[in-house]
Amino acid sequence: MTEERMSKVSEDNNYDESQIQVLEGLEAVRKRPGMYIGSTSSRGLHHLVYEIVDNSIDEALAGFCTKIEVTIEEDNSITVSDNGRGIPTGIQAQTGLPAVEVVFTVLHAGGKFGGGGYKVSGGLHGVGASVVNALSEYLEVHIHDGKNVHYQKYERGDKLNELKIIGETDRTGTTVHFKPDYEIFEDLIYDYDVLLTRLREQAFLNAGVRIVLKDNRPDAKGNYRTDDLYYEGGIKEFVKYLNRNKEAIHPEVIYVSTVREDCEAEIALQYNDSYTEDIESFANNINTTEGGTHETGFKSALTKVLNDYARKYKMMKDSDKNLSGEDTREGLACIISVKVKEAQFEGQTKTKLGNSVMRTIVEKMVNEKLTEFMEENPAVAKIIIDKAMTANRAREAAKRARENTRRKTALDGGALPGKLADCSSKDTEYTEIYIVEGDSAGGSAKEGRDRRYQAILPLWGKMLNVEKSRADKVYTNEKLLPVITAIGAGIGEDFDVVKIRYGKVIIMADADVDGSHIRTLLLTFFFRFMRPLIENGHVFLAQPPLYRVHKGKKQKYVYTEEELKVALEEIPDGKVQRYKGLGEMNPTQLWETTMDPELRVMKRVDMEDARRADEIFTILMGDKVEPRREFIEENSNNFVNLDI
Ligand code: TTJ
Repeated sequence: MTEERMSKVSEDNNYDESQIQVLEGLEAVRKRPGMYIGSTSSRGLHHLVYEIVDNSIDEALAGFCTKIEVTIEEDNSITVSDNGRGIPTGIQAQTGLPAVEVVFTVLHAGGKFGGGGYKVSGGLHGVGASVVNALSEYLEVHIHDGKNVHYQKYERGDKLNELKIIGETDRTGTTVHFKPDYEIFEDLIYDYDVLLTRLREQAFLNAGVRIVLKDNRPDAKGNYRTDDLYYEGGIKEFVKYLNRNKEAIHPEVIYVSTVREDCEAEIALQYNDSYTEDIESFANNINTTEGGTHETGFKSALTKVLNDYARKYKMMKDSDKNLSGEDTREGLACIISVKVKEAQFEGQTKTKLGNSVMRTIVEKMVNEKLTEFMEENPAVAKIIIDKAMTANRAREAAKRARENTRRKTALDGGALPGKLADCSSKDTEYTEIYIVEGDSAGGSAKEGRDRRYQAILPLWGKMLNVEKSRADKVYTNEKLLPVITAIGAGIGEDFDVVKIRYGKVIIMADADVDGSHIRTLLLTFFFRFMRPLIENGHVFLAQPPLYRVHKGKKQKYVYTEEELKVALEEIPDGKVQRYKGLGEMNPTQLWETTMDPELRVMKRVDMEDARRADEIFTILMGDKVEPRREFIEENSNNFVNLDI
């Protein structure tokens, strides 16, 4: 911008071009909010909080802020407060506006003033405070600069007042209070646990930063929740947390880190006595659920280090085949955290790290430093190698069991399970399989379905305790085997998502305790043995109605307790029929309420849902008594919590 333009801007900042652009910018956010925060569902609502908190975390990483407080207010508005230097209030040359106003009104200005560090590019990440402002019914900011308290308020992105001084202060810091706009969001109620999980993760990733979460909404007993999240040990404590409901098989968490070529990488890991792998990776504090170069680098180095060590110390015979990658990751809890300038985020949900430099850096670090650790700690090394070799033997046994089942089913003449009522179409764009608990519900579903596209598989027999099962047991389990053969894409390392026989796998179980257990078990099973099925969005939960309200010819199905009131207003004096189970519905009712693609409501299961199911399953079926007692106590009068 030229000198001339600049003076014009500061003389008349209400009507100049940049100001108009600003308005158009925030208008665009309100027109297409999904483009900026992913969605306007509950997920988008929570995303607003992360966008604001990110700014305070940046200030903490710059070394000027020690405490961040996040409060859910009684009306579901949010307050975020930090004790950093405060957003600058001085006039910014390019715009002629106070810097703080630029932060809240200019798209992509972000809060990255001079903080430097690792900027995030691409995806939905770091879109900034202006997006939150645009999507809030109102937003107010208080800045303490050690002398004055500055204040400004906005409504749906438009400022209501110029930045003004409203008092004196001797402290520094920023407080932002906003209320998500009911014109934008479908859901306005904050979920404490969703914020807690995410903020805890941020506290682990940023060792030494204190984040305090508070709920100002009283619970049923009149209590207020609060959590103080402060982890001096960073990702080492994160790994202990991942293993909190499991038995670790060596005492200390292993930790390696490096700084190279403008990049940082750190990894913490510890093995437990379960059979599942739990690797979570992050790039610039963003959870890379689709993995990427940092994860690939880690996995290939881990496989190499363990094989080299086992061969060097003659723990394996020369003729033995190598340990596979999966063998070396059985029972592994691991956090990978990397920082990279101009991170490239790829993949469907922009959560896959693409920078190839990271693969090399992580691979080299793990090769060198994990080898060094094993040489210095031979007792721990032996425990880890033993675990991987046991996994290897079990996997070989599973392969044999699998080949046996294949042979058997081939002899039986048809590979599909007897109880399956298949659909006629083979087009996975349209085909669905309903996995139904109970024979009577299965019968209604078979009669009520659209047989071109909908297959029905009733479940029977005793459920398997997945917690204690390796793939070989799963292959011979009478309840899960039909699920595996019907889906038709294998399990474990053999699972191939392109081979699935149905585009949607729909779990249909009652809205009671038993139904909740079955959902938890099936989700845990998919999470552990068919993970891409969930990652690619193929798994759904059917949502059967809780009530039918009817009077004469009028009737309405009701899916939540809140809807019941509305239904009774629409049908005054209506009779209320409560559905205790799917089996109580006749085929037509089941079709109308739960199966008709035009009318039904289904919940798509995402990785967070599945991870939560896996955690609940671990607590309920695992060896540790204390977490189970706590869980059952906390959920004793509220079985719904078993569900996702
Ligand atoms: C930037 O460099 C100069 C001194 O202040 C730095 C800064 O902007 N710090 C800062 C911003 N601390 N906290 C924020 C912040 C806090 C919240 C809650 C919301 C926003 C948008 C920024």
